[in-house]
Amino acid sequence: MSDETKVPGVEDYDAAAGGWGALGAVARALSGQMAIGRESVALHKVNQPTGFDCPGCAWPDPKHTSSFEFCENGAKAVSWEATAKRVRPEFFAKNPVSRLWELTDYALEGLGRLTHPMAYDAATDTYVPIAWEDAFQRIGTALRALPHADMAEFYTSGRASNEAAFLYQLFVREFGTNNFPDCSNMCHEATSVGLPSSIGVGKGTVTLDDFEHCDAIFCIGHNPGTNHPRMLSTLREASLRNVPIVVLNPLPERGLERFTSPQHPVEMLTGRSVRIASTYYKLKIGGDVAVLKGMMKALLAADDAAIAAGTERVIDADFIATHTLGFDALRADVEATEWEAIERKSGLSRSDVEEAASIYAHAKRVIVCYGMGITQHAHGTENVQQIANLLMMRGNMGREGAGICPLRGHSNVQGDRTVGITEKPNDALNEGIRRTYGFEPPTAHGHDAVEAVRAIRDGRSKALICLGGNLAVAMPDTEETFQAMRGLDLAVHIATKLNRSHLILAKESIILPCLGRTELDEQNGVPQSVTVEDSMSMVHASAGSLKPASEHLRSEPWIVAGMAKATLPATRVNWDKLVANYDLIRDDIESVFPIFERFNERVRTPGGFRLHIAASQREWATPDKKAHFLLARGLEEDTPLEVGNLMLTTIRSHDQYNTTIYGLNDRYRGVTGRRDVVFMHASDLAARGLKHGDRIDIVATGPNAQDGRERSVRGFVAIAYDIAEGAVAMYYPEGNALIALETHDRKSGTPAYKSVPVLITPSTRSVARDV
Ligand SMILES: Nc1nc2c(c(=O)[nH]1)N[C@H]1C(S)=C(S)[C@@H](COP(=O)(O)OP(=O)(O)OC[C@H]3O[C@@H](n4cnc5c(=O)[nH]c(N)nc54)[C@H](O)[C@@H]3O)O[C@H]1N2
Ligand SMILES: Nc1nc2c(c(=O)[nH]1)N[C@H]1C(S)=C(S)[C@@H](COP(=O)(O)OP(=O)(O)OC[C@H]3O[C@@H](n4cnc5c(=O)[nH]c(N)nc54)[C@H](O)[C@@H]3O)O[C@H]1N2
Ligand SMILES: [Mo]
Repeated sequence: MSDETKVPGVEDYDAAAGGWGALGAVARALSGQMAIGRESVALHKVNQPTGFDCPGCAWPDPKHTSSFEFCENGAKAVSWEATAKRVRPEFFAKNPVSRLWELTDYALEGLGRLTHPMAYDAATDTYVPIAWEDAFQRIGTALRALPHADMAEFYTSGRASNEAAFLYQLFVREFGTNNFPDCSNMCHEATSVGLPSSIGVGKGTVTLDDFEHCDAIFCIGHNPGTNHPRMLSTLREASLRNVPIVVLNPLPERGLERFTSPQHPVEMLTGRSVRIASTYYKLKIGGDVAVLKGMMKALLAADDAAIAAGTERVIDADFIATHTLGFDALRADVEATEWEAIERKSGLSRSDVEEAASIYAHAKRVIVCYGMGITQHAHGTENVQQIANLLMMRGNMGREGAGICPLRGHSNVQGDRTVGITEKPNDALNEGIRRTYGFEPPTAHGHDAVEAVRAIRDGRSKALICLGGNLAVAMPDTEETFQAMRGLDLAVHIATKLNRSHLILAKESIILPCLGRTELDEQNGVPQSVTVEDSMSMVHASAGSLKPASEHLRSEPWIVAGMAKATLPATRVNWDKLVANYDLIRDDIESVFPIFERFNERVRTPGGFRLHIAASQREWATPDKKAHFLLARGLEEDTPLEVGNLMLTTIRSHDQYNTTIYGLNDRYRGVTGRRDVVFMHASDLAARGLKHGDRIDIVATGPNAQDGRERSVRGFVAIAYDIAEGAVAMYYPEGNALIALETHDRKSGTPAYKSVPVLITPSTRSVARDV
């Protein structure tokens, strides 16, 4: 970072990830939010066999939790939900929606927990309390008034439990549509679409145990220090075993560099840290497919040399012959790819790529982990498939210590999919519903997130129900998406906290406040537990214990059942019976999805159980029972840049959970008290006549300007940063205004949030819009 100019709130951060900085942040998170006494109860229950699942990330828990398993950002997630602050009817009465709209997203959620069901009253421009039963009647009446069931959209955010999500999909399918936009469509859809045709399952193949047996780890396009902090303990253990950890990331993420474990007193006292990455390649944004093909090219060349020399083969020819199809086509594609193009696209030298390939080839068992840096591109699906190709080339799939590890987002986003939140139901799902409930589910495919917003924009959909989340802010094309949603007849939000999506008014707008993970959920006086599935397909129970934030809150399963009963007069489902005892919901989940065999019994074993992942056993659930090497077109993950443009990526700060902003700091990147920064390479600043700290305007070009509409954000502050040349980064959701709804992966529908071609120029504005 340049020393010439001091920019307020921007400094170098020298310390390792974790350490005292993390403990201090935990203390501040707690003191800022919680009622005295609540926190000690809450944090001791996180990720314990009898406690609740952390509402933070989807990284699994170790089998034997000796001390309590939470991290700085888990503590923030818990305290954010267990806050003592409330947003009550009196507050709504005093603050018309037009005034609330002026608040920042940070301030809106900071108001605290919602306490009452509320309905919008146009005469006073305020949300006013409504009785639960009246809310359900209004929703039922509005849904039944639609000419077709396909004119409603049913969104799910990934915090919903298996039980809530299962009842929700049941309600929606009995209502008659598969319109299930969900947060997964913005997140790991490229995994869900890419991996089934490759290895027969759209999930990761590794377990936490595999990390104890691997000989190398590759971390591509994810930032665990912030987004999966408990993963740092796993990486730390691997590093202490001298396992090489290779990182591909355009930004120098501190959590991937070094870590001081707050669980280890000696490290804390001595300030010692453990190195995480053994090699850190700062590649260009969208350069992953080039590196992956380059590594495969180097492996094939080394294998040819081994054959010639009569030494041990570099590729696993037995695995390839026995288990896979498509290898010859992949070889031809990779060999035809020129080194010059690989270097240009990735920004890495041939020797860097060959070095990465050599580390890979010298390890017997390799795990590749990846996140949004891989999936959120116009060719995200193909990126994911190239990772699978690389692993399969040396048989690193379906054996101990090896495999693919997509880092999921929300704590139950994977489980929601497993229990039926999908716009493309397969025959087994439909048959399970017929078998269990005796009604005919809709079989035509429904809308994903992009298609749902298009349908709302075009007036083809008139109702939107959201089980959690902040859809309008999470989606691309901020203004257009907001405008589209103002045309709805009905908007219903089941939520814990107020957010901007709730303020985008439909003819009828209703907010239904629900219990969070941390809270005691009693039905007829009997405490209930729910279940969740983590990134590694482990399913376990979660039971909240805190007194609910308000006596008017209801559980998500209860709310879904209430909407269903009011909407479906002739329902075939006994909603009251299911909601009175969640064991019965689990019995029905097992009936519809036999993969959950003996669900209630197995979920009661401490730590839960793992769902069967065929690929983990080298069984390939593809039509021909083989794993497939699949091709990516060329090296372009995204539209090529025009001359003078830069590639912008949108990332999470250390103080946010998606659209929830916990605070304005991004400690590991040295940013304090602001979010209006744009990270740029010094040479890219200089080339535009800019200095560290200058105000800039960012205008989207290429695919995000194709429709002739200007998408821009203005008045942001350029920061000289150690980012790859040609790459710029800013925070999400601020960057969403730059991205067109149409710029997404054609195969999976995942918006290309990570690769936005832009033009950057000096700004005349002195401030950016606040969030
Ligand atoms: N505390 C906290 N935890 C979270 C979340 C949160 O917001 N806060 N969100 C949750 C959710 S829903 C999700 S999906 C996950 C997200 O977890 P991540 O996938 O870690 O999320 P991002 O912040 O989007 O970071 C992606 C990383 O990709 C890098 N990157 C950007 N473009 C490219 C590229 O072209 N190639 C490569 N190789 N790298 C690139 C960025 O520099 C960044 O380090 O975390 C989950 N956990
Ligand atoms: N530019 C850009 N955009 C992105 C991304 C990116 O990297 N860059 N990432 C994308 C990704 S990976 C994702 S997953 C989406 C996230 O999109 P969403 O899942 O829609 O958004 P969140 O911000 O996680 O939702 C926050 C809201 O959830 C509600 N909530 C919290 N806990 C609960 C609960 O227990 N129950 C209920 N019912 N509600 C609850 C609160 O009201 C809170 O305001 O955003 C996507 N958008
Ligand atoms: Mo996500």
